[in-house]
This record gives sequence, structure tokens and C-alpha cells, in this order.
Amino acid sequence: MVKIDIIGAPTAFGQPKLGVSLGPDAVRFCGLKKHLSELGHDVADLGNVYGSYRPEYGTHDIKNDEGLINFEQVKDFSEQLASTVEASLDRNHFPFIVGGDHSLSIGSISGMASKYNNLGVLWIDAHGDINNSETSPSGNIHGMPLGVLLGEGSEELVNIHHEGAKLKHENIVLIGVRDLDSGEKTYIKEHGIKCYTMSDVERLGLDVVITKSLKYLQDCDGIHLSLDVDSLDPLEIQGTGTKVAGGIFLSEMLLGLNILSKTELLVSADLVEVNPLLDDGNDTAEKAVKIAEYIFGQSQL
Ligand code: 6HN
Ligand code: MN
Ligand code: MN
Ligand code: MN
Repeated sequence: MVKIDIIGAPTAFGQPKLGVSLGPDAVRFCGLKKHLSELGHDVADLGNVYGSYRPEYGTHDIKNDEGLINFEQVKDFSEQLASTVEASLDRNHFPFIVGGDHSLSIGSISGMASKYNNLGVLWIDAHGDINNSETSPSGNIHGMPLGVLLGEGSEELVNIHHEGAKLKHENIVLIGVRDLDSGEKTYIKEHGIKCYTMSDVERLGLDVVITKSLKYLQDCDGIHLSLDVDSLDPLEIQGTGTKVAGGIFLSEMLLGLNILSKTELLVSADLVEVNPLLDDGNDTAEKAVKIAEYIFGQSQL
């Protein structure tokens, strides 16, 4: 039994498309709390975290002098979310953050890093999200959370919640990537970051990739999962803002998560980039709930 805190993170400031801030409620409407409770967990829904800026009033034309879009909004939201996540850890609960765009991981992982000095991260995503103000082709901060958490780029973002980098290069595993920017490729190679591309997932199977990743991260003091739904194949997932062909199918994802759910090291998770305004009905949120169930131990038997 896990004491799960569902934390809604309805931020949209990290990217340009309307609707991703509705993700947390779309997932709630599919019965997230009920389904996780039925697995025998003690589940609380803490509601949504809001910063000082309401997501529905987001504009997408404010760049700071480093070229970062909605910098103040992202910084402010990240501080709020980090504090909420840290408070959840103070109660010995499992923070489960539902987004919202992927810039939210700056906040969630900064909160985690206040208690974990050697946190491991599994980043399941079509993208690397490891840009910084210099390498980003877009200025969208949802493409930069890992860069920020590794101490790169904007100092003010790097110093959110506590000063300095929150993660070590050797404690990160990227899984399912198939759309890396050239600066990201260089960075990953230069720092020797562990990376299972989509081709690796196809060759080995996600269950094997997860098994190898857990072995690789075995000396960490905890593992955080950050799962971007655009890691899944767009044939199955419509409701997300940056779709890339040739992704993971849901059945394969569930197989991998089944392995992950068995490790005691898993201490927190983000489920991000559900955008109901781009969806076919509320299908992506339905699938997100299925994914959540498997993170928390659901199995087919
Ligand atoms: N995501 N690499 C592109 C960029 O703008 O930096 C896309 C990022 C997508 C981010 O999906 O969370
Ligand atoms: Mn409790
Ligand atoms: Mn992402
Ligand atoms: Mn992505």
C-alpha cells in the first residue's frame, strides 16, 4: 500500500498550445483517484497547484533576454510546485504529479531533490527535454527541464527551491527518444547520459529497457519517473501537443511499467502533456489513467 498524493499541475506556460492546463482535470474525470484506491492504495487528491499567474491567461509572446518564453510564469509555478512536493514528502507520501506541460518537472524534481541527494530519474519521452537557453530552437521551457535540473542555462531556473543543480548526469535514463535537437544530441554524448532511443526500445522491448535502467540506477536513494504521454505512438494518443510518429504502444508501455512498479526505489512520478483540447473525446486521459494504474501495481492477472 502506497500513500499517494495526487498533485494537479495545470501549467501551460512551457509551450504554446492551449489546453494542456486542462490535463489534470481531464485525468480526474476518468476516475484517477477511484482506480488507484481500488488497487489498495491510500489516495488523497491535493487539488491543483497554482502560481500567481492563471494558466488560462497565458500569452506566448513574452521572451526574456535569454530567449525563454514565459520565464517569470514558469519560475513562479516551479517554486509553488516544489514546495507542495516537498510538503508531501514531509508526510512520507508518494507525490504523483499530473500535468500540465513538461516544464512542471523543474518544480516537481526540485521538490524531490530537497530530500533525495542522489535521485535517479527515468525520463520516458519522445524528446530529450535537455535543451537550455543556448541550445533551444523554440524558447519553450518544456523542452528544457532536464537541462535546468542539471544546472545548465538560466541561473534563476537552476536555483529554484534550492541553489544549484538537482540531478547528476549519471543518474538519468532517457527512454523512447526519437526527436532530439542537435544541441541535445551533443550534450547527451558529451556527458555520457544513458539513453535508450526508440530503436533500442524496439530492439530490446520496454520491459528489458526498464530492467536494465533499474539496474543502472540501483545505487540511487530514490527514483522519480517522468512520463510524457508523447512517448506513446500518435496512432494511440491524440491529445498531446508535440506528437512524434513511431512511438511506444500502450500495451508495451504497460508491460514496462509492470516491471517498474515492483521496485521499492520508485518514490515519485510525473504524468505530463495530456491536452484534452487536442484529443479525440477524452481518450488520452483514459489511457493516462490506465498508465497510472500500472505505475502503481496493476497487472493483467
Ligand atoms: N516536450 N525539442 C523541442 C523544443 O522545443 O525544445 C520540443 C520539446 C518538447 C517538449 O514534449 O515535453
Ligand atoms: Mn495520508
Ligand atoms: Mn517532455
Ligand atoms: Mn515530449
